[in-house]
Amino acid sequence: MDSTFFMCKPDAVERGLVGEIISRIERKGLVLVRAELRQIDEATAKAHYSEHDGKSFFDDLVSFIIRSKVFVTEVAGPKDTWAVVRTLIGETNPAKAAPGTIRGDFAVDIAENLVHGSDSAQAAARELALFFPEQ
Ligand code: IDP
Ligand code: MG
Repeated sequence: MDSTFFMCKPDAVERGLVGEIISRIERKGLVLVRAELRQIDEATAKAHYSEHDGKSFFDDLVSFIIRSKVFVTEVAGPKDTWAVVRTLIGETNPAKAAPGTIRGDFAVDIAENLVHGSDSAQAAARELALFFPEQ
């Protein structure tokens, strides 16, 4: 099995959309390996989003991701799971995300876009190690 990191952001938890979102992951044929509702600390948030450090939205992004609990998961599938999940998620900007995708169906704001999924196999390994260091 091939794993990726997938997270429901604070807006998804606050809006009660975790069940709907995880249902889509499961119906696709992917499986949850680990999952936890968790408050992230600022250091972890900054490490997770370090590629965006210096961008105009970085501080707001960190504040957003730590404002309330997130649902962090390891999701597994047969192959290229990160790419399968990214297809389910849709484009970063929900205004451009296709209907049928998570962002296309449930979000309108480019910052509060409900979910995170690793964008490569390397990112998946890095993010799983960051959020689930015990393995
Ligand atoms: P991704 O989540 O689709 O991989 P990234 O470009 O990696 O998108 O951006 C990380 C997160 O930063 C986005 O999911 C969104 O929450 C936020 N973000 C990205 N671009 C913008 C922007 O232009 N304005 C405000 N927030 C943004
Ligand atoms: Mg990204």
